[in-house]
Amino acid sequence: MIWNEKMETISREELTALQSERLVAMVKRVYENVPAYRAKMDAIGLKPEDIKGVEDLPKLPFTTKADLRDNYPFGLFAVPQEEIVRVHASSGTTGKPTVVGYTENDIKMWSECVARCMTMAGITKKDIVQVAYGYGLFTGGLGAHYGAEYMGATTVPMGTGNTQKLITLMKDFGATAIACTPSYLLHIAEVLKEGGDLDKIKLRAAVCGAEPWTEEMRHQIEATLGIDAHDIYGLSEVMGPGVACDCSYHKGLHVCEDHFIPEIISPTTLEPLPEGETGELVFTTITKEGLPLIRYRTRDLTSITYDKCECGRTTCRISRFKGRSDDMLIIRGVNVFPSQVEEALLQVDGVSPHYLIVVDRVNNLDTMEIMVEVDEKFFSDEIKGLEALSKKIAKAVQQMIGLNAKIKLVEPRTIERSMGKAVRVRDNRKLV
Ligand code: DLL
Repeated sequence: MIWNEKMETISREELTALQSERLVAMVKRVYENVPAYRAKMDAIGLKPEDIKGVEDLPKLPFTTKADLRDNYPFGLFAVPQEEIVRVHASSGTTGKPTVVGYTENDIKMWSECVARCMTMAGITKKDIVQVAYGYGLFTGGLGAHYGAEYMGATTVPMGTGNTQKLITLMKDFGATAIACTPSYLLHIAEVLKEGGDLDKIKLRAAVCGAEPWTEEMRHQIEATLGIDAHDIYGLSEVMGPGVACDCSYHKGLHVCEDHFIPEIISPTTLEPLPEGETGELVFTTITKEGLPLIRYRTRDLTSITYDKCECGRTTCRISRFKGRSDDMLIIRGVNVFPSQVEEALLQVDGVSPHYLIVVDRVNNLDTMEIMVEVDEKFFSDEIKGLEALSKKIAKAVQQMIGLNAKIKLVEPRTIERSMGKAVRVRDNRKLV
């Protein structure tokens, strides 16, 4: 087999020993090569020798998106730039992207993790896999692509944006598997149904992720398409897709624990929580070379179980995600922070900082409307002034976050004021 399958059925004792060995080496490497980590450890008087195994993990400081931003673009890389063979990036809270670098080994490890996940979804080298995540700086497209190719499957790099073509090729090629966001797959299912094409496809498996979805949504996808749909999780900072995935029992997502050590902490006290309790997921990468991360706070809320799964895998499982501990939204697979929208709005003259982002799901696709208060004078002017202003705002938002939003201009004091934290988002999608 192409990868070390033993890692998925390894005993807890052996796995802990392996994780400890890798953690110790990683902490030493990071301390020596990344000044920002060295400074953080020095500040609390922690030496690499103090970390002797996984039991010492809680001694280490956390890493957050802000650390990546403060060291933009390559400051947290642990190898010289010439060893980085690829970079990806995702949105940050201020419009500055979070940059991730991979060495050749990192790409191999990533491909292997994605291949493991696809195997959990029952995909084999005999499958024809359409990859319909976005290709580019987003990790979805290339991540899934390399994983599918690594396992030897026939990989079709569809990308996003042309559903009719995707469906034509799905029928013509007899595609048996697809990797895309769950909302996109629901949309594809609708279009197939409307076109009377459901009985013309050979699809049998899907690996869906990059955004929250529910068990109900999975059942709906499976029933419409007659397939087995799996939940794949990952985040660019840690690697991309393939950090965890659910097996055919669908009782939580198996974590690739030989590469990523998960912890669950309380988002308020930051203390580790016991098995089974819901809190914020934190990852320490133990094999990554380009951008190793120590105790990275994902902001994703879930719980962990270490019970052996019915499928035979011994790796721990995280439950379907229950939301986030920050205000990041995922709209059509794009990470959006309300602060980015605010920044874009305030670039336009006559716009106030009173706004509400309304997210909905229409025909299984996410929509975003931004209600924003503008100067009274625009309402006394003829309608042309308002239209021009809407266009200007829409352009600023598109440039900042890469998504088209419907802009609704409203008069001053229309948007409800809050007594406490301002309510910036109304998410009508009911995803979690
Ligand atoms: O979304 C990587 C990815 C691509 C995962 C394709 C799966 C499939 P980012 O753009 O950095 O990376 O966004 C990461 O997306 O912290 C979660 O909040 C959310 N997310 C990813 N997968 C899932 C999932 C990619 N299966 C952020 N369920 C993460 C719920 C998910 N949320």
